[in-house]
Amino acid sequence: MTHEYTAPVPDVRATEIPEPGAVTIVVPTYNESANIRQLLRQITESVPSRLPCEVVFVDDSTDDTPEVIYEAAKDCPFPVTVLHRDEPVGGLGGAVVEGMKAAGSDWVVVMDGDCQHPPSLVPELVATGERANAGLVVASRYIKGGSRAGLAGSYRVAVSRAATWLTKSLFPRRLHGISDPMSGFFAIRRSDITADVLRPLGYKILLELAVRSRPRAVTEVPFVFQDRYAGESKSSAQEGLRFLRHLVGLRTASPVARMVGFGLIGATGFVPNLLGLYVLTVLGMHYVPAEILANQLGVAWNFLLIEHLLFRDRRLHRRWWDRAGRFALLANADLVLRIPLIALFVHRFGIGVLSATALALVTTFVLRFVGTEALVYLPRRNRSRTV
Ligand SMILES: Nc1nc2c(ncn2[C@@H]2O[C@H](COP(=O)(O)OP(=O)(O)OP(=O)(O)O)[C@@H](O)[C@H]2O)c(=O)[nH]1
Ligand SMILES: [Mg+2]
Repeated sequence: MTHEYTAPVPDVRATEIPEPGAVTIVVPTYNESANIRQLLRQITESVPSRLPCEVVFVDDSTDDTPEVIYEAAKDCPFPVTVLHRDEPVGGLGGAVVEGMKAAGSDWVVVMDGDCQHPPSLVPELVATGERANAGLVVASRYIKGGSRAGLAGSYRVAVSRAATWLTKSLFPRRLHGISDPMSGFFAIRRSDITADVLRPLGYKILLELAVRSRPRAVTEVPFVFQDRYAGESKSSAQEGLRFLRHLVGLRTASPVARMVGFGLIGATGFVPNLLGLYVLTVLGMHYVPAEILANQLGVAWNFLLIEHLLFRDRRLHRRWWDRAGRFALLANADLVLRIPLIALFVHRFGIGVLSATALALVTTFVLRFVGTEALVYLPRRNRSRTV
C-alpha cells in the first residue's frame, strides 16, 4: 500500500522551458531523514527559478523520513509528493519505477536522496536533452569534467570500475554512448519510459532502462559524484550479488541468449562431475555406478545454477522438488537417448561416427533446453512481451 501526500503549490515561473511542471524529480529514499532538508534546500536554490519542477519521493524507510519530508516540504516553492510503500517491492529499482509512473512532467530526473547527485545539474540535464533532442541524458562520472570523488575508498572505486567494464562488455551495442551505465542520476523523457517492460532488480535502474527500453537518442553530461551528506550507505555485498543476477537476467532475456547461458552452465557441470567420479573411484567404487552417481552431482550443480541464474523468476509454477525431479529426469534421459541416436545417425543416415556423435550432442542439448523451458519452467503468459 502507498500513502500519498502533496504539499501546497505556490506559483512557480519558468525560464528555460515554457510549460509548467516541466520536470519531475524522482528521489528514492530509505532512511534518509538526515539528508532531506539539505536536498530540498539545494533543489530550491538551483532548480525552480530556471525550470518548473515537482519532487516525488518514493520512500521505503523504517525511520521518520516521511515526516521529515512533510515538514521540509512546507518551505518548498514546488509540489512535493511522498509515496510511502509499506511493501518495498523491487527495492530501489522498484521504487524508481513507481516514481516514474507517478510523474506528471515531460522530463523525469532520477537522483539519490543523500545529496551525492548535485541538484544544480538538473536544469542542465533537461536543457541538454532538449537541445540534442535526446530521450535519455545520463549524468556521467566517467567523461571529461566528471569524477567519482564521493565514492568511499579505493575498494568501492575498484568494484565500480570493474562493474562498469563488465556491464559495458556484456552490452556493447545497447550501452554505446553511455560511459556510466551504473549512474543513478539521469534525465529521461516520460514518453521514452516503458515502465511495463521494466523488471528492475536492485540498484541499477538506468542499466535496466537502457537495455530493455533503450530510448531513441542518448547523451551525457559530466558530474562530480559528491560525498554522502549524512546517514549510511545501503550498498552491500548482497546488493553486489543482486547486481550480478540482474546482469545475467538482462543478458539472457532472449531465448537464444538463454540457450547459450544454459550451455555455459552445463559446461561448468563437468567440474563436480569429474571430481565426484575421482572421489568415488578412489574410495573403491566400480566405475559404472560411480559414473552414474557422479553424473547426478553434475546435474544437481547445473540445477542450482539454472534455478538461481537463468530461471529465477519462473520458479513459481512448481514446487522445488517437482522442478528438481523433472530437471534430473531430462538430464538423465539425455544420456540414455544419446547412444541410440548416434546409432540411428550412423546406420540409418550413414553419417560418420564423430559427426554423428557431435550431431547427437547438439540434438540432445537443444531438446534438453527446450524441455527444461517447457516442462520445468513453463513461462507465464504475460512474460511473452519481454522475452
Ligand atoms: N525507496 C528506496 N530507496 C532506496 C532503497 N535502497 C536505497 N535507497 C535510496 O537510494 C539512494 C542510493 O542509495 P545509497 O545507499 O546512497 O547507495 P550508494 O550511493 O551506492 O552508496 P553511498 O555511496 O555509500 O551513498 C539513496 O537515496 C537511498 O536512500 C530502497 O530499498 N528503497
Ligand atoms: Mg549514496
